[in-house]
Amino acid sequence: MDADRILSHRPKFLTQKQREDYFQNGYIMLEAAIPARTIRDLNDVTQSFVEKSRSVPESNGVFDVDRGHTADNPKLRRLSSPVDQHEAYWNFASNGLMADIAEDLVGPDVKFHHSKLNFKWAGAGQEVKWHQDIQAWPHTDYSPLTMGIYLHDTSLEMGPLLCIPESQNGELFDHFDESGRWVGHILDKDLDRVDTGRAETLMGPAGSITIHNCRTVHASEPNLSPIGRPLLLHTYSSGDSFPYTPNPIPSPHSGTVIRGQRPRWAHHDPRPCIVPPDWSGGYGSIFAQQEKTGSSARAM
Ligand SMILES: O=C(O)CCC(=O)C(=O)O
Repeated sequence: MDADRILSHRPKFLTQKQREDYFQNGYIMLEAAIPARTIRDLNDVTQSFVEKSRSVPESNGVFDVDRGHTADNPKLRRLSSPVDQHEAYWNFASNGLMADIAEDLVGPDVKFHHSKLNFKWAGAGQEVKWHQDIQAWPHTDYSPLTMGIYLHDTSLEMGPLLCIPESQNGELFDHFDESGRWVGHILDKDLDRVDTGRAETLMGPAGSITIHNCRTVHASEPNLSPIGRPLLLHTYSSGDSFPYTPNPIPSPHSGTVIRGQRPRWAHHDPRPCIVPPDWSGGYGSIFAQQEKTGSSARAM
């Protein structure tokens, strides 16, 4: 659905200015928007998965662990598809506040695509290089967006999300390298066309929400602090936007219309999209994908 039509609907949670800022810049940040009690409950469930990860020797379909991960010293990079691991995550993603905010930014029909929980382990949490999301899961339009919820207070040295204003209106960058291998980030040779100097750092107390469009160029630095930086990420689209490649993080919940109805017509944006590898053979995580490449992460 187009921005003008989305904006013509009455908002449920956001102000009209916040919605306009999202469409203008390609992202917004909502400080401490989630009630403390909800964050406490999500942190309790999350801690139970950290405990479970102790018995996981290496990355699998659910836990993505970093080098040096042991039972005594867990180093969890990602919990894949948390909405499938515990009902608390799905209840949170599909109801109430999250659904209201999604509705304000994708329109009255809201479709869930996937979720993940990126930990950025204390002192070791890997950087995420500059990239756009939509190349990994193209849709018929560019309505998809990702909401990130900081489960802990997140400061600069913890590797918060960095977003480049208005980059959603610019070039769609290749995330394959010269040899045709998927690397999951913008190549060094293309970074001079990215105005990384304009990047804004999205950080805030626990319960803050980052929201970025699927075309927005974004990254994050390593976590150099002694505290972890769990970021719970949910991706939604307009109901009339349809993915046309396999979901890299498949879930029984993918495609669920969490608000409104399943429209009878698909919306198509005329701007083409690069097609990713065939994820039906598995994806791993952005950390695992980017780790395989030796190129530098940042141009700032
Ligand atoms: O966890 C982060 O800091 C960024 C995550 C991200 O950009 C992604 O998973 O696409």
